[in-house]
Amino acid sequence: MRVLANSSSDARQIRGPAAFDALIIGAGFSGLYQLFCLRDRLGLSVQVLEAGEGVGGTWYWNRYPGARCDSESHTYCYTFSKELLQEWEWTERYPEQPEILRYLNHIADRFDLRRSIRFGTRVKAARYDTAANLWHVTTEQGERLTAKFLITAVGCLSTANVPNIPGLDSFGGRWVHTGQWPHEGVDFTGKRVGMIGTGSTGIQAAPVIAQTAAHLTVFQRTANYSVPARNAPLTPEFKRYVKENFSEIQHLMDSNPNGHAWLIQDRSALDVSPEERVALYEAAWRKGGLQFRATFRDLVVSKPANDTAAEFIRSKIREIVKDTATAAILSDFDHPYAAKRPPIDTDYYETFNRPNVSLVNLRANPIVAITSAGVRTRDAEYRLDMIVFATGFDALTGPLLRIDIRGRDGLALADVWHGGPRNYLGLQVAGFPNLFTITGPGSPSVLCNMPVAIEQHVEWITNCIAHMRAEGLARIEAQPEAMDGWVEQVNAAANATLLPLAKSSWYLGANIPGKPRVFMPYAGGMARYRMICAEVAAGGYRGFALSR
Ligand code: NA7
Repeated sequence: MRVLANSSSDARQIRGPAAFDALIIGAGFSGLYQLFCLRDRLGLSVQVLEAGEGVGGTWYWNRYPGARCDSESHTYCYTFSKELLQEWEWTERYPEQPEILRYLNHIADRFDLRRSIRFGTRVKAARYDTAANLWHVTTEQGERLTAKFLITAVGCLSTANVPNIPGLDSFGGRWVHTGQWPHEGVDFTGKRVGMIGTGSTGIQAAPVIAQTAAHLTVFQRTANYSVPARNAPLTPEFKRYVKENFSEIQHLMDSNPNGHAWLIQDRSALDVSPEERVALYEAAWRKGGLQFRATFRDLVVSKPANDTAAEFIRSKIREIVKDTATAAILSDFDHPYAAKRPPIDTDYYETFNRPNVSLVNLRANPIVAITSAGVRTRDAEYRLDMIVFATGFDALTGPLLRIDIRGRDGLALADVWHGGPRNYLGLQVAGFPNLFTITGPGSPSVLCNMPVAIEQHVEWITNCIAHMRAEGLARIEAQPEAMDGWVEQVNAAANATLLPLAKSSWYLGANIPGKPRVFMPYAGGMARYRMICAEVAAGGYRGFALSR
């Protein structure tokens, strides 16, 4: 492969569209690492195109009050650089959004990445030219670029979902979506705030908004399980432990199906006495975090086992929330625990004991309109100064499909995915040569601690491109039958768990009206997935067609 240019300034001197070996869309966790690998390890000419004015992706956009990662900080980071692991120090058990953004800015500076990133540049379309074996990329600003390899690093949760509720335009107050939070912040002091949505975001934001708002009305459609995060500053001893034992921690992360640094207890919830079970749940509740799910090995595969966790959390809500009607609404679950992404919180249920917080049950009393004065449900009108949409994202496929991506002969990705996403290993779609989708649907992505999934994908793609260069290969493309086989495996992996039982889950696309109901991430576990990808590569990229 010929390296066309070493930097964007060199590339700009070339007439016509700026030409690169690789274009990467997005400068979050995945785009930054992919840039480092392709530019500094393989020596390719690379340009990153980033819609935001800074690096960070998810952590650039999601600046809402209480925004914090649910993975523990010592595992929510890159592991590719031993020096970096020794240098960087997290302050709290779960990193807050500003701290993660500082971390990603540090990465950009430390590895001198900014010079290869074009900020404020949103990609509009990408078209594959078969004859030239090139991707032609167009930005919303009208720039044109080409590259042999196109790599999407667009994130899984980056297309904000503002529900199409009649009357939003007429609202006399201010509204914001948590995923597009104003950089200057939002002052809730003295305001009547309505917050729609009780996913991980709403559950993090409500307790913080309630501290300054005159009144917070939480509009809940689906009752969600939450477990205390138990966030706290990290002690000097723990920080030292992490630095001295990272290889052990990494080993745990590699063996855990979700890329976290803990063991899943090898016992069934049904094999212990009711007293012992409650004691184990109590201990996990006190410890806090997503680790609650690891109390028993069968919580996400056995409904009777799962029922015991659901009942325990229900009992906790009843214990914490003083108003029995509110507690009943909060605990009226319609799906198994952890079948939707399980949130963790800081004082979420406690917030409903505040005199300035109330809960509206949208299942009993749906929103019919937004008026100039607030939110109107079937039975009442709520007068509001501000509406916070904590209504999530068009997950996984949304960020890819908002780009007009066309492969061979003008084949549109939107058409191939009309009935739901189809690809091979979550990495490539047949008909779209040399296009790689980091943490695309069909890979563990959102079911895994994201940096773990990202590093695995970025390294796989980098090794694949290195292999192609070494062998003088110009093109790699998933084969249709490999894609069909992988779609079957993704479905089988999901169906072996309770996850598809959550009918309102964004894993299934159910939060977006009209979106096909297909379980999108690979639920077979990160360890298994990593092995499959490694075997495919070792077997000469089985399931891919490679050509000169
Ligand atoms: P989620 O988890 O998709 O939560 C969105 C919430 O908004 C959820 O409670 C939805 O209810 C609710 N929602 C969505 N649309 C509407 C409408 N039209 N009316 C009322 N309520 C609505 O998004 P988050 O931002 O909280 O979290 C996303 C992920 O980020 C999270 O899982 C972590 O992985 C990090 P529903 O459940 O659909 O009935």
